[in-house]
Amino acid sequence: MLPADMIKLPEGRFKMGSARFYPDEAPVREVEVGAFAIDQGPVTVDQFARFTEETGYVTVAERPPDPADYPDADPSLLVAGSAVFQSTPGPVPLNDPGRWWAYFPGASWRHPWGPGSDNSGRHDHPVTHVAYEDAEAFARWAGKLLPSEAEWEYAARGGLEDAIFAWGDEEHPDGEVLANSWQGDFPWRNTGARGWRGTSPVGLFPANGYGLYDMTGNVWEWTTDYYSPRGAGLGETKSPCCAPPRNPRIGTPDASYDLGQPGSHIPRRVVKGGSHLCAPNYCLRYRPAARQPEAIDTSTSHIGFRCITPVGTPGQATTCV
Ligand SMILES: [Ca+2]
Ligand SMILES: [Cu+2]
Repeated sequence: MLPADMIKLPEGRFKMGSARFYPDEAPVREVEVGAFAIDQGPVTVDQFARFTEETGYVTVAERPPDPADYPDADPSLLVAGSAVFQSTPGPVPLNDPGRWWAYFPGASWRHPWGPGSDNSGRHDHPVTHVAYEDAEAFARWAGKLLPSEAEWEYAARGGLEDAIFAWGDEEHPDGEVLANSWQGDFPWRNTGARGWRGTSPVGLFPANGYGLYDMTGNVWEWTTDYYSPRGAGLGETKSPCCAPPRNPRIGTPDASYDLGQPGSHIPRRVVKGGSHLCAPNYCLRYRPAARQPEAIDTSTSHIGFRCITPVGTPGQATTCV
């Protein structure tokens, strides 16, 4: 029996990626995934609260970082906390995320804007400030898994072939805002998506063709794939006899490191779907094909997750030989 808030998707073949936007989404390739069930929406604050109450789990953002893990950091700055978005007073150069991101000591899923803030009015919003291992711990507790990038994208497309958005090719059919993305000029003027700035209640925006909410927009969602500029399903040269790769995923971190940057020793995984901060003047990633690397220890006010469970015979990953 599936929990009521999961939707079963049949096994299928779909066109993964896009050649029309950012280079790391290309090329479009056929991919197969086995059947699985997926959470109808991102995991909410209330769901995450139940998990921590039952298990006593403490998230990464709530633990003081171990200096041994961060040799290049000033030890006095290694305090528990998380990254919080703050809009700027006016327009700023868009190549400097430090202007709108700040590390807030004491920020966590319980205190989304730092100590003194809480989740009043956010019970049905996606949980935020969860690092990869937090999402994984929740999934394990729930008897579920996190999706691969291919599974996530298959679900997000909702059965539409090669469409730009989760609902079709037109961003605002009949002028409607169909996902919680930034409305206005990033990062300073946000007129609100259906009245919401920041996260919004799960289920507020229409479901996609598979009945899934907030696949794009609201919060980014963790997937199991390690980031590589070339995504899953592109690994091997394809022989003419070979069917599309089935359940492809990138399971090794080798290509994921952000070399030459602070934290370059931390592997990065793929997050999908964009968030309430994606804006046409800055970041067109509220689309099924879009992807972004995120260091596995990072938590922010705009990243969450949802879970899956395999259905039927376990999907065997195949490689093309
Ligand atoms: Ca989302
Ligand atoms: Cu974005």
